[in-house]
Amino acid sequence: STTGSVAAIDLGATSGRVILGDVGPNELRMQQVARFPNVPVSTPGGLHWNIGELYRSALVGLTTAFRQEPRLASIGVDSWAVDYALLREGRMLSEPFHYRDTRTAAGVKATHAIVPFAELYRRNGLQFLPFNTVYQLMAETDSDHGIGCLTRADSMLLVPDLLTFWLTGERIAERTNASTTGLLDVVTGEWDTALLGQLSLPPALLPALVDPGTRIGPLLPEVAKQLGGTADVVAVGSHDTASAVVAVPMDAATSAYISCGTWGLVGVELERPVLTDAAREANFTNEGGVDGRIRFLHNVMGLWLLSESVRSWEAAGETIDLPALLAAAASVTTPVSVFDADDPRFLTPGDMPERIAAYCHERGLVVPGSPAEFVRSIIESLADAFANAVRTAAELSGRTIETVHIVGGGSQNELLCQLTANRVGLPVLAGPVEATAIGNILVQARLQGFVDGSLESLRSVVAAAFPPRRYDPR
Ligand code: LFR
Repeated sequence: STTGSVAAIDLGATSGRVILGDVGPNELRMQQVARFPNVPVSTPGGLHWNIGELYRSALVGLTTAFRQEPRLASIGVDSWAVDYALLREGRMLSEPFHYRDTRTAAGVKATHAIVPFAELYRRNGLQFLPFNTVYQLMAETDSDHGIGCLTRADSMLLVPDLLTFWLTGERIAERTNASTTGLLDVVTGEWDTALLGQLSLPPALLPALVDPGTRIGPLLPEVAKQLGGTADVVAVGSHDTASAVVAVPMDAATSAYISCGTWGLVGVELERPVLTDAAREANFTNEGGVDGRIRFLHNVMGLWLLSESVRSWEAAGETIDLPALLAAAASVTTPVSVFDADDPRFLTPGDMPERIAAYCHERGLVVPGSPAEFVRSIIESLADAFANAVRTAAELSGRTIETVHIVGGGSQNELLCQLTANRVGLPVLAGPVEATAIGNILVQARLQGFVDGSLESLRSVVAAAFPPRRYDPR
């Protein structure tokens, strides 16, 4: 194999980036060429993603990427899961809703009235999250909450597939992200057309499925002209968590992982789904991974609790220096309350410190006072939820876990890593920070022949290029 360059567009819920990767058999170098905030927009019609702005920022990043690397071999797109746009004749009918929009409650009720949750779980393997695509689509059909787009749409594209469509003109559904819709059969990996029929959702909406590592097509000529170069677009694990797990430098048989950004995705990688009553009751999900692996995990609320608190304090006129605040949180010596980070009340945007205080107050727990105490309480609570989810993942899968890997933005949070090690009682290996972009890049590089082999060999490339930092339990 030779060495070459590919670019990742990686959209997270709080920021997006374009990263250039140079990959060879024993080489992996990453360079961030663009980073931009992802700020959702709240209108009387609901909470939406500013998708046009995200696409524009991604194009600016790609222009820089082509300037630095005119021989860019390919581009891959990943983002958060479940959200989508409805289109008619290639035109988007409305801005994609944000999964934190509250219209979906009606969709949950409508869905479960037809297909009870236990049956849904047997078929799609997904933990209950009120915003799974199936519930959002059912909310679109609700007379009070729908806006009538569904009846006019001729296709639905998940967010990364939408960008891929704008770049190439090709309409596809990348399989790892499709697995988060609730409409994919967890055993066959194909669209569950019988389920669509039961729910009266039009099957024609759903594009053909493609696996990560498939070439989709070249950039449209007008896009290439604008970017000053051309390249193929390749399907990667377009669900950000799927790409992140590719880049966890782990021995999958004995490790649990925590992909920690806005969410904390805590689980293990399996060959086959676990669809037991116990897994369903523990709200563990079976999402489709790269190379047919299963991401058996639970969604923990994640750094959202922290970022949303910071947003509240800043809105109230305080100046927040995050590193200083984290240092102050690490020095808190008074006992702080551990709350249930998974409580659904924390899902929506709004005054987070107030909601945490209300939770503690209701249960007679000490209410945090200063921002440092709030942050300590948040991080203790996240570490506690992470530890519980690691234990549950091990029990439900029958695995013996020896090491816990933390990747993503949260791997830079020393307090979080140490407290997680303490609460799980196992060593934590932290990093890489940009696991998602690395996973995106490696799947493209493998298709291009810059690197080869199984996920295991890709992971050893990651471990060599980004040696993780170890935290022993104290
Ligand atoms: C993480 C993530 C999670 C998914 C959530 C909502 O960024 O993709 O895996 O459950 O966002 O889409």
